Amino acid sequence: MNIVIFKIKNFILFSIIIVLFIGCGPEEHQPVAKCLNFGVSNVRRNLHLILSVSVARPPLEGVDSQTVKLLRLPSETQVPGTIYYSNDRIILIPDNPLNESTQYRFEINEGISDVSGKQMDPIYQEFTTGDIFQVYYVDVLRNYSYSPAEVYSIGIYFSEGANTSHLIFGEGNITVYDENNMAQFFNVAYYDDVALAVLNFDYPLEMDKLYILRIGPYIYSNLDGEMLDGDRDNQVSDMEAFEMRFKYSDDMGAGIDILDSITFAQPYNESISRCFLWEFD
Ligand SMILES: [Ca+2]
Repeated sequence: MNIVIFKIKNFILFSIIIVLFIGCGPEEHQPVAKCLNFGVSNVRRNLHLILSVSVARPPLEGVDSQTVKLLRLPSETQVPGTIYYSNDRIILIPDNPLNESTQYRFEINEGISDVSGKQMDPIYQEFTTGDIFQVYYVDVLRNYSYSPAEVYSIGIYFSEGANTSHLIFGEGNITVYDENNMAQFFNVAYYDDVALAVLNFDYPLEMDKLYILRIGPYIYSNLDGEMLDGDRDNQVSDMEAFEMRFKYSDDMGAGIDILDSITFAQPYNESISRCFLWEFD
């Protein structure tokens, strides 16, 4: 008897959990905007603007120059470009590189729906382009397949596309040393969708150990050939590298721990939902 009551209680509890987490039945949601591949400040000028969307019943309909717009502010002049929808992304490729130090607004307006007619909510994101090639920020990329989640990779986000031939281990290019001045060699993978260079190490970086990362200045924009402004003081004539000293810990939720930084300037403003590496696998 007790066992039966126990089973019934368990069944009720289990059912409540299922309803709480899944809902009462299958329910398709409207198309939902997930993330953008650009921030809000110092945005690169040769950008393909990408919005990742979650679509229950693809494909999307109504993706065109009426619903997807890039406007130059404050005049709200529409920027000409190619607009298309591919897999789970709405993409706008401007015909020409954007102007530097200029404010824009990327708009998704009413009129986009999935095949069942569910409408996507309008969204917009304003941003300002950069006028100089800089490191956007740096973060560790953990291997979550194992615990503790060790770091085999470091991600370096640039403010615009980099010429990949300069993304190599070398003084003036990119170096990583530990506190004993031992070089940590790596291979580089580059993801132009998000102007991201990933340094992949053969062995994990050790937790709670000090590392020194130097980037540039002999890395050049693939847009205009401009040299990297490593110390982010808006001058390239000083030929300063980006340099930071960091550790990382066992805390899965924590990113890179900047201990000391000679040239690490204030972080850029980010859009609320920016796409990261895993959105572009
Ligand atoms: Ca500088």
